[in-house]
Amino acid sequence: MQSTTSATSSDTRTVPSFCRNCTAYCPIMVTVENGRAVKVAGDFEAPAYDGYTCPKGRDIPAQHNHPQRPLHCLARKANGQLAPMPSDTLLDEVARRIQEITRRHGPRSVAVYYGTGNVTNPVGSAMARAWLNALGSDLIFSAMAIDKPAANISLAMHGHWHAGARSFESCEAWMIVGANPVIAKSNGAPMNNPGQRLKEAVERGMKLIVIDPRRTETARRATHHLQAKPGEDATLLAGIVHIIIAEGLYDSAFVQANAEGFDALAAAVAPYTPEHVAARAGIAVEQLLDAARSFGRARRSGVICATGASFSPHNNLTFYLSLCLNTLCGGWAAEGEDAPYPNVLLPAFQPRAQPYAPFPVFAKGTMPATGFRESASGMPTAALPDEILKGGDKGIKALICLSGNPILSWPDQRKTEAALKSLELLVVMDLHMTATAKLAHYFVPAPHQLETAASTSRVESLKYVGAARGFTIPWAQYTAKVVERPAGSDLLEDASFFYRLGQRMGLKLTLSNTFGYRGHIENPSATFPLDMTREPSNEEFVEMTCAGSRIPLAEVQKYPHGHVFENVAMKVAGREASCTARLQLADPMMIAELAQVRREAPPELQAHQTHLLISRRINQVMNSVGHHVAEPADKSGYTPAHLHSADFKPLGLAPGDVAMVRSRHGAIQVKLQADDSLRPGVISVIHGFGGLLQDAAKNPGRSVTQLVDMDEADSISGIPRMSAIPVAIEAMAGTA
Ligand SMILES: Nc1nc2c(c(=O)[nH]1)N[C@H]1C(S)=C(S)[C@@H](COP(=O)(O)OP(=O)(O)OC[C@H]3O[C@@H](n4cnc5c(=O)[nH]c(N)nc54)[C@H](O)[C@@H]3O)O[C@H]1N2
Ligand SMILES: Nc1nc2c(c(=O)[nH]1)N[C@H]1C(S)=C(S)[C@@H](COP(=O)(O)OP(=O)(O)OC[C@H]3O[C@@H](n4cnc5c(=O)[nH]c(N)nc54)[C@H](O)[C@@H]3O)O[C@H]1N2
Ligand code: SF4
Ligand SMILES: [Mo]
Repeated sequence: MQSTTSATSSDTRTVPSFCRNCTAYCPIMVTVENGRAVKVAGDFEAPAYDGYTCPKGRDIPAQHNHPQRPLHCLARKANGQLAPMPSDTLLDEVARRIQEITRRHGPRSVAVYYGTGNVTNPVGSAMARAWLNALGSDLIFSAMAIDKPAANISLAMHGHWHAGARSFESCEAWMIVGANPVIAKSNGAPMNNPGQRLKEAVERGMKLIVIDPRRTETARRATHHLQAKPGEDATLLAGIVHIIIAEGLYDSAFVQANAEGFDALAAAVAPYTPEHVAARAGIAVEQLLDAARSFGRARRSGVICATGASFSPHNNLTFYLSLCLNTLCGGWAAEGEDAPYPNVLLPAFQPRAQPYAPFPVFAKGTMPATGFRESASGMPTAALPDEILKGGDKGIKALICLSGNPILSWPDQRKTEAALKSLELLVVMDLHMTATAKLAHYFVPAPHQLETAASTSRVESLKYVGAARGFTIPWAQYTAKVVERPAGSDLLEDASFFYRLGQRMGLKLTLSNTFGYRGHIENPSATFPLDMTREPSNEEFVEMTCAGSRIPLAEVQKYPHGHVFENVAMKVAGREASCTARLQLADPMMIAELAQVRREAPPELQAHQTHLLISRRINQVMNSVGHHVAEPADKSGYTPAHLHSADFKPLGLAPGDVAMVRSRHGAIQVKLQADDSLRPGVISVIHGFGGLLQDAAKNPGRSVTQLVDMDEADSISGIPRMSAIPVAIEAMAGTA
């Protein structure tokens, strides 16, 4: 094994690791002084990332060493206050209370929610599932259902491709719908320094088409930017499919050999003429034709949709049409080509140029109060507040929440707050006292990332969430823990919490190495019945998640800076003689929705409404994470909102004003800033700001989720409209 550290003085060392704040997993060098992490910088010795990091990665030491970091478990006392409790006592009490609740209401009164923090420590959610299964409840909810549920729902309807979508690197044209990978990293382009990768691709001749109402950091690198109205992506993609079919720019041999439903799709998009589509989306016809032709003429191309498209109406249709574009225009890896997703820490397989058949959109689970169902994207997270509040005897009474912050991420904050307060038991596991944690009956602090081991297998498995995500280079890295936990702390890893709870409840846990969600996985998941008399160590859990990997974990461990395993490179094989699967271009639900969207009148702004509100992410923070250590551009604490400078005057407002943004559901105060990269008529508000409503007087920040209305939820996934929301913008008393 190569040396993992370099000593620069007797008590200072620099240790290679990788950042787990987001799915880019950038390799980093951590400077450790007297056992404390003091600095994080990019790792220039690591392959493929050019030493890239962002402010969130560099803030890791500030998060670890934050003076208010909770180091002990907390329990709510009779006086309503949270007070320290040893973890063993906490586990005893939680086990007893869950047993008591399930005795009265059955196992389906207990649910788990895990959020995006699962990227930091994926074993936690796998153990949560193992524990819940052993308890007899199927109620495991994740952030995926309020992120991009359409990604897997559209794959269920369309089918997938065994060898996967073509890699970004191999494509001549690439379309990004509602994503800003230069800032958000995880969608739309390679995750290893996406700004640089996009620039290089355009320099070598790639046609880069970006559909976004804002001229984002990504759109600035595009060859075609369609700065369309928000909420019109389904219409836009239907228009692009229309042009490609009308002008014969599709690969008819591929379609004939691998797909069905072409004629029905062609008929359904026929009314989406360029003139209709351009008028609806508010762009020039020529621009639309140009973008569609550039895309259609490329021999190898890819489309990726992300949150902008997912939060807007008709998101399943948008994602479905993006898969149809892949099928029409050479988006899937062909026989003899380099395999785009060569598993390294996932099990080996021989990629084939053949379809996976579509599979049912709905699974078994149904929610009693709202009727929302489990779908290919998992359980309907956005339905949870109503399920808790209205479920009655059959409802959810206990929730364990790990690595998520529902108060600032679920729709309709007011309702979420009421729901969480009404629970008999709320356990929150997090790194710090989030808005959600403040409502917990029990709070469990988890170790920070540098205090645990990890491998890159979690981000490899992103390829099972939608098409064209995850690594297309055979890169892998392992990191041992870099620092010890703070002296005297009583932290519990997420996985340990569920193991020990299971032990106390007499449950036998089986860990399953589940990647993604149902269907379209090359190898069956590995399962590990756990010995309930000996708790696996953090390192052993990480080993289990890499079981059966193509490259043994021990081999990856030989390269502390990570390694590109060129030797796993392989070619895509031909179709198996036994394969009869076909890709579906005309799913009946989607064909019906195409007709419906074409009939719909353009959204009308009601009285006083002037703008459509869209989402936005910034480089300094990750959702609600990191606000306490980030260096904000504006230190006032208000939630920032952006408008085109021409939009201020008609509203009687000026940059720097605090204004009220009102949807039909709620209203929040924001601080306005001018941003001419926005399309006029659009206001973008950053998600993740704010705190509990009861603390509003202490914190001027407000959560944009207060404007989100569950009455407008998608009927398949339950995701509500979180973008293209009609709003009024009003001066606040005393500010105009
Ligand atoms: N209106 C509106 N709503 C939205 C969005 C939007 O843009 N607008 N975005 C949506 C999207 S895409 C998402 S993904 C969700 C995000 O929803 P959530 O995942 O619920 O919210 P986050 O703010 O990402 O919270 C992640 C939490 O995980 C914690 N954490 C990090 N690592 C660990 C760990 O190892 N263990 C434990 N126990 N905790 C850890 C962090 O401290 C943080 O509190 O919100 C969705 N909701
Ligand atoms: N720095 C940073 N990185 C992050 C996060 C973060 O908070 N900060 N969050 C992480 C999470 S949980 C996720 S899910 C990913 C999200 O990653 P992305 O999906 O790339 O998120 P955004 O950067 O908000 O980009 C969404 C884009 O959609 C545009 N948009 C809004 N509405 C519409 C619409 O109706 N149609 C179209 N075509 N575009 C629209 C917005 O202008 C915006 O530029 O980022 C992850 N990475
Ligand atoms: S982009 Fe930033 S937050 Fe994401 S892994 Fe890299 S350094 Fe960490
Ligand atoms: Mo997300």
